[in-house]
Amino acid sequence: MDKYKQYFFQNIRKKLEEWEAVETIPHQEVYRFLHSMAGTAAIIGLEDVGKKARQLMDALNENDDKMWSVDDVKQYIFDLLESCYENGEGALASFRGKRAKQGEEPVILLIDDDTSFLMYMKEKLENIGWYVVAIANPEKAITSFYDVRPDCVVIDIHMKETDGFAVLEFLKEKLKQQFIPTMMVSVDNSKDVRIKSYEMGADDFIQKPFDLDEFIVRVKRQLERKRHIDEVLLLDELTHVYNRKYLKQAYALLQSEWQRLKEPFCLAVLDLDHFKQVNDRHGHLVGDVVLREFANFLKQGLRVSDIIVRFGGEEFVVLFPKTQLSEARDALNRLRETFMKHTFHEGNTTFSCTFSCGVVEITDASEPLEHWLRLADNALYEAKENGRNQVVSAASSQVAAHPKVMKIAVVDDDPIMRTIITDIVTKLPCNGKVKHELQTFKDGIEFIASDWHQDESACLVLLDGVMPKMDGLEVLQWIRTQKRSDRYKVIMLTSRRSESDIARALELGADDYMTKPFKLLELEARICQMMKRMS
Ligand code: GH3
Ligand code: MG
Repeated sequence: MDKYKQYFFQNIRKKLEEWEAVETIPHQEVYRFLHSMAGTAAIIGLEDVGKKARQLMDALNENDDKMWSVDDVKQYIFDLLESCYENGEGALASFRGKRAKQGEEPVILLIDDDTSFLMYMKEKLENIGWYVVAIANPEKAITSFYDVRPDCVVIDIHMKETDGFAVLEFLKEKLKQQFIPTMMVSVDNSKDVRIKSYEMGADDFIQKPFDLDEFIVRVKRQLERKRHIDEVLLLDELTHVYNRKYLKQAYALLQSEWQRLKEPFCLAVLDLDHFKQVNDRHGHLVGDVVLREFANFLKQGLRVSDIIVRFGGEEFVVLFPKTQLSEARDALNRLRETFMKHTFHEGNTTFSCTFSCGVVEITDASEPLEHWLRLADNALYEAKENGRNQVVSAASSQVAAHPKVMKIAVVDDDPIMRTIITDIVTKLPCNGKVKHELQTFKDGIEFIASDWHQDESACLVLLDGVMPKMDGLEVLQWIRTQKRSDRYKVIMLTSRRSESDIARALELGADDYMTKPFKLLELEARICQMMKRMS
């Protein structure tokens, strides 16, 4: 970028910072700002920016004497700022390859302690539209497997701390159950290593260094197979009750029956209480056992005609055909009381679990499934709020939607970036289950000092790599030493092309990173992906 453009953008940043520091801004000042942008931009080769500035200026009355708030100004000139980014830094960003429809791109979990290999592969695979979660620390790989829900796992066999086989050993049951293809990669191509890989259930073995095109084709074949299996499966692999896909079909059947007979039926959402603690205290394998036993327990305690679905994680949905609300509620309460007395055994300790439940009677099946799920979910939320281990019916639940809070912290010293990212986040679609709360921070010190994010909520941190006073890496390091650091998901926005910084970020457990300059659309896609993983 030539020095005039740089200087021009620098001036805009300065102005924004000045405005952020005051309460209100006189109209004249906003007008003059647009006026000078319109004049300069075109001269230094930023015609687009100039044109936008002029349009915004013309829409204002020069002699108005109103006062602006900084948010109003930012909103008013947002297109202009976006255009500044796109014509400045953003112009240098190369657009990554085609993207699959949002949220449908295959998710690849890459586990390797060689950070330069991770970076290389992440870039190449993302270029073909896959979403890659790169993990340098095998310990973290095991825990994050549950959040990532990958479509394919690639594991390096030789890692410093944990052997790749140990990771495979740990994950293999889970991988097998969910038909998740696993590729082992290794510099060592000896017969022993290959045989051991296959014996342990790996679907493929590739020697390093490999030809990238061949690697991609081999992964693609595995992904195809997985997609095919997913299409025909209607059962959840872990608990052997129906999966989410079946719920849609089952509802459609009940819907058509309702059209004919107008018989009442009910829908309940059940969620294990404090299930995260079970995982944390006893490990994920015990967590899996609890899920399986819970599903069995439901099967035994409900009628054969009731339809049990694992909706996701530790959440189950039950459809009760030909059942009135009071009957469903009684059945659920009976289950709840029996389940809380059930004990689980782990080593020498025993523990028990409870669940909370929201239930609703479907009074009009011409409404879509989502409508009833939302009502039942609100009732479930109320059950949780009231102390858990209870059944709340949607009819008596007076609360409006009380979504879970997800915090989003933007930590960046550049006011243009702060403004743009804020805009991206606030325009993201919200599903009603999760409420976004956003705050921006000018630097790491301000972020660390804030207690806004230091509660129990999940927090997504969009973290600039290079900042004055406190570097992004130092902030990341701080986050990772916090007690419940897994609440935080961190996307590093690093502008240094420096390999060592990205490597360090990966070692410190950044959940994703993007190198500046990047296209805003791409940032938006990454933020969406990460939020999906968090909710
Ligand atoms: P609440 O009472 O509010 O529902 O708290 P919670 O801890 O049950 O809820 P939260 O949503 O915080 O945690 C759910 C955890 O379930 C997080 C996730 O790691 C875990 N989980 C999701 N799927 C699986 C799985 O298949 N197996 C195991 N073991 N854990 C899972
Ligand atoms: Mg729960």
